Amino acid sequence: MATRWKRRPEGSTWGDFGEDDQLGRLNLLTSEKVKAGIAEVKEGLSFCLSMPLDFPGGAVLNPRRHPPRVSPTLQDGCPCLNFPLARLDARNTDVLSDDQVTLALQYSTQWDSFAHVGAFFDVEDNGVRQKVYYNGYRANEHVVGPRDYRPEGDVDVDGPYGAHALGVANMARKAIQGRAVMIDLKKHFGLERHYVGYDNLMRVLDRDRIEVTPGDMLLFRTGFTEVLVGMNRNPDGDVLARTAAVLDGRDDALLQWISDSQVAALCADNYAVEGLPALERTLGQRPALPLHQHCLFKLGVPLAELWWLAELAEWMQAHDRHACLLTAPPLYLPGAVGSPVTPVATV
Ligand code: UVW
Repeated sequence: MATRWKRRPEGSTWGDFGEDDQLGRLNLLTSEKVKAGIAEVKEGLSFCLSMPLDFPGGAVLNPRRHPPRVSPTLQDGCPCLNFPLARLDARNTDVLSDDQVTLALQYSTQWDSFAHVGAFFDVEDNGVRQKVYYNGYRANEHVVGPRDYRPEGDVDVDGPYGAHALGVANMARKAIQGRAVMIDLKKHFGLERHYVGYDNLMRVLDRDRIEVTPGDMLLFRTGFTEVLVGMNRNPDGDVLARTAAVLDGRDDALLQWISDSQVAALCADNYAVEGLPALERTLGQRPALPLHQHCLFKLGVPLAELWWLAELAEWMQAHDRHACLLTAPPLYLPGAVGSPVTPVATV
């Protein structure tokens, strides 16, 4: 039995990859799986699957996340863009530019690590629900923020702050490479908002003769970022809320398929992968982000959002292809929960 928990969530993979595992289903990106991805490379053509990181523009999709601010570093108080090094030593002939960025790590094309969404859960099996993440990693111990939110009153917490476990650094070390499969929801559902559940998804896989194998990463093309990019950094939130397909995170059959299919990661060109707000089906307590909770908290399946899939999807359609080699490591940034990414698909 794992030392970090006495009880694991029903249907979770906690402990299956080891009691200290922080990679979840990314463990299925084995050397065999990398070779399966490489076997999909027939043309030697590469596609960049990132938007420019200053898209979407504004803070309409998520009011916590603002556009990146790039600025020069300072050299003795002077902005270091086109800085003549002769200022430091008259013999120097160099001109130096050097910069920095303030960036909401999940602002644009991004990965969510398992530290992004946890849950209140009775891991000790003692009737007390505590804040935990995938594989029983604890809030305030492994994922540490400045404040512990408690019903009886918030308490300040000492740093260092950040994801000391489960963050994107683990994913970067893993390097994230393998076989990926394109599922083109835009082709079947158009650009209207549509909650895609198990039945819809199975019909798409069947019609497009798509084979999903354990350890595959899925690329869901919905057309969302195509509409978003067309708004040229001035996004219309009302239009976007009605745009493109989203997964129905409260469809139990869909969640069960994600469990059973053993996919390694879900990557989408929309915001959140799942529809938010999620469709209401029950009364009482439930996760607001059900697909996030199922994937990040229970299974250890990372989610990726706001990818740019248009050109790859069009190329695949034109060439009757569905699979590619995907290479998509996040930043190797210790402590970070999320990360921008420049994914590369090779066909
Ligand atoms: C949320 O907080 C909803 O985050 P994201 O959808 O980007 O994972």
